[in-house]
Amino acid sequence: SNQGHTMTWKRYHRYDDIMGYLDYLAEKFPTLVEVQEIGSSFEGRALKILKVSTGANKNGEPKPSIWIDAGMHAREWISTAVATYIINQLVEKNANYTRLLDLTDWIIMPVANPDGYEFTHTNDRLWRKTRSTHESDSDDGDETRQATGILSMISHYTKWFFGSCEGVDPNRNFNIHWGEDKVGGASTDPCHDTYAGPSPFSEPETRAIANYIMRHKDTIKTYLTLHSYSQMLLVPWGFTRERPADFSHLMDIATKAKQAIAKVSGTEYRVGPAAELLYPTTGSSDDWAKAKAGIKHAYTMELRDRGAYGFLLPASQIVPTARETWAGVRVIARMAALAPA
Ligand code: PAY
Ligand code: ZN
Repeated sequence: SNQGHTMTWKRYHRYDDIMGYLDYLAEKFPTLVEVQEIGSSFEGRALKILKVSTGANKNGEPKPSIWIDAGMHAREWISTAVATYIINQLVEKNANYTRLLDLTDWIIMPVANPDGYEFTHTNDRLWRKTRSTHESDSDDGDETRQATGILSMISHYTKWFFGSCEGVDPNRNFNIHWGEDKVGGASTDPCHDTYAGPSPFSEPETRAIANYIMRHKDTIKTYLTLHSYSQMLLVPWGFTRERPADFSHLMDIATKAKQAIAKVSGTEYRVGPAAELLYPTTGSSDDWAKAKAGIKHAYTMELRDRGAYGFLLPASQIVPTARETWAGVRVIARMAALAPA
């Protein structure tokens, strides 16, 4: 196309289009944008983040930053589309956001699980997990058992054919109360959608995120992970129904974000702790960011819709969803940047 990139926000784009867009922006806006590869996926795809910063603050100190990831769950396409929309606004429309960019830097990872994302385009639209194999955990690698008979052979080829036992749920794989079965919400079964993995941070995708955040935890003031669907803004914790000490502060910001979202076109969000609004879970990224990296403002956003289309949200809803989400995200970014440490 004559605009130098292929992004449209009229359809859902493949991983290569999105990475091409990030690289295009880094080249076109070299003083505002930096693209960094923070690791590789299990299948070897680049894990890329895009940073937007107008430089140090008036006192010459680095600004606080907000981290946003999307597409941790492969089938939640709207989250990735919204993350690229936010990038588009911050970079290509940066003149509209000078005051916001004075307050905070942005670190955005639009495709946190590229292998899974591509798999939903080529094989199984409703795939959720990464695409790793962990031979030692499953019968697949156990040759003596496989050799014992026709039934195990059928089981082996059934698994191979349906391919359902690959992958780990990245949002159960972070090292926070990992795999604690008294909490629930995560599975030890590799064939299950919420398989927590053989060990915490078994996945290169979750490791890359955690390593980056740990190295920058002194400046990252907000952790936000975009998912779909349910229209909820979730605050910690997921692993317990107890509340963090700063719960009311986190809820105050979330409530103002919810109001900003509703103002755009009437979309109603619910606000509250993950363990209460959804279900208790272990190993989730927002809990990890708050408890282990010490990032005060940690949120999970479940975007449109409430189940009419679910994960299959039509592309015609990308722009309306992105506009309302961006309004909510701006509230979170601004209020968190202004909050005392
Ligand atoms: O923070 O408790 C949390 C995470 C909640 C999400 C999760 O299960 O990881 C909620 C689900 C998601 O976005 O993956 C909701 C969707 C509709 C699902 O697959 O159940
Ligand atoms: Zn999700």
